[in-house]
Amino acid sequence: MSAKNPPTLDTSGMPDFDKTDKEADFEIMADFERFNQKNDVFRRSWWDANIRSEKSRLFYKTYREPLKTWRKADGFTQKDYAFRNATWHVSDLFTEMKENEDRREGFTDAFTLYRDVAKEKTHFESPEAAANEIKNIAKRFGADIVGITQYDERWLYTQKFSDMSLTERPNDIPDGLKYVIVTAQRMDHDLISTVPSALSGAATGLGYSHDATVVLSVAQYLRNLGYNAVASMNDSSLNIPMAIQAGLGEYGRHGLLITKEFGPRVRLGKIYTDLPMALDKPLHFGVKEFCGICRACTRGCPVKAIPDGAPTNQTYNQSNIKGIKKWTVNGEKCFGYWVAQNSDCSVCIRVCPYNKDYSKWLYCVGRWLAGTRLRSLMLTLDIKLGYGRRMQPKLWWQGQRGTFINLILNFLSLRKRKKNFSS
Ligand code: B12
Ligand code: SF4
Ligand code: SF4
Repeated sequence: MSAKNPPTLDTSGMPDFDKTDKEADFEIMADFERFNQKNDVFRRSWWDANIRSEKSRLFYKTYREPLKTWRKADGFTQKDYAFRNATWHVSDLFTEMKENEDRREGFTDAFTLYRDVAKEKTHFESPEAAANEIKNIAKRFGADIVGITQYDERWLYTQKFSDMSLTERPNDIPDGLKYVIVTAQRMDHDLISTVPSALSGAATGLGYSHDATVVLSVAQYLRNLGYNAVASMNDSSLNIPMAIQAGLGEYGRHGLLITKEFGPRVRLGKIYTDLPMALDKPLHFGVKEFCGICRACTRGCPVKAIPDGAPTNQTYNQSNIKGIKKWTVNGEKCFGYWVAQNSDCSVCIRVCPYNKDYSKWLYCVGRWLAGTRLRSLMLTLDIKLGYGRRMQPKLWWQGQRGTFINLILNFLSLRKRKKNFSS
């Protein structure tokens, strides 16, 4: 992991990028540049007058403090915010624990809340045995999907950035942690189906609170076995390319990872370690081809932040990484919408045809179809059956009864649409 922030890439001891990029379907151009955390939209909302506003201040404030007057709109009442903020509480406790040291662990800084690494090491029979054990343990701690990839410096932020002191600092992941365990935790389907709403932000909060428990526990387990390990959520590096390399899923038009198990409805975390483990390979199940014919996220995004065309190396502003041919989202527009509605958004997750519960066999058939030449049929079915529609937040509060009413409402609107189709 060499010098902390070299402007050029140190590839010594790194995997053969050409080979792994081909497997992952990454198109890295000659003008590639690593990303500085200071330029992500959240960080810019603290130092850049183009993003920072009275409304953005209020947006952050209402994650901690009540609004003076609550909105009456369904999904934005005091109860909705009370629940959303409580789901963030566990994650917030970890994040705020070292604020007096100018650290916001899990978001701008990797976690440092551990007991020491054991002096004696447990040895594994083989890297495969080690990988199996760690995946099993991560799942016991609550991870839904786990993959392992080799440390790849390209995705590490060149610098991290403090929202508090507004200073750039070196990325301080210790040297020699050559393996990255990437975890995905599912987010709640029904909560996400209420977006746009403050209530839907509870899926995000729950995701981070679960994430924090999983990554911290896995890291401590590795340390108890005598290996160095550092847990991380959004800090230090880019989760999506690492998750793709670790075989957790494919990249979608909406700029998110699409997993086979939960589609894009996941939160990602990672643990850097020096325990040698067998690596996973990228997974392909037809997402790129399906996104080629689908535009549900492009159309669904309230501020048209998601591209319509083929992948390109176009960037919208300083908040996009340079030199990668991919689908890229306009983060300024996206965050602008969050600030305007005073909560985060997941409409692109809600409307994505891969946002299904794949423990049900029928949806697995649909996912299989989406990966074949019958993908247009699958897409038409998905649209006609009305998937991705919004659930009224007040129905969510009614529990099973509300879910049932929502089903009936969907059925009635389906009949109405059928009539319109046939007339
Ligand atoms: C900052 C940020 C945002 C910001 C701003 C992004 C920006 N451009 O600054 C905004 C407000 C837009 C945002 C929105 C959302 N985010 Co966000 N975000 C992040 C965060 C913290 C940092 C990413 C970053 O630095 N981006 C800046 C540059 C690199 O952006 P970019 O060039 O546009 O690249 C994006 C993608 O193309 C991809 N990417 C980057 N490099 C490469 C390289 C290759 C080869 C490929 C294929 C992809 C890829 O990752 C970037 C994600 O922003 C990550 C956590 C993390 N550390 O990765 C979560 C993260 C990406 N967000 C996440 C989610 C879920 C969301 C939302 C749905 C909100 C929500 N309710 O949770 C929306 C979705 C918007 C969308 N369609 O992309 C998840 C994604 C999970 C998944 N299934 O993939 C992450 C990983 C958080 C987590 N811990 O799970 N986010
Ligand atoms: S989170 Fe909302 S605003 Fe942002 S890209 Fe997705 S749909 Fe658009
Ligand atoms: S909504 Fe459609 S185009 Fe967008 S990511 Fe999902 S499958 Fe791809």
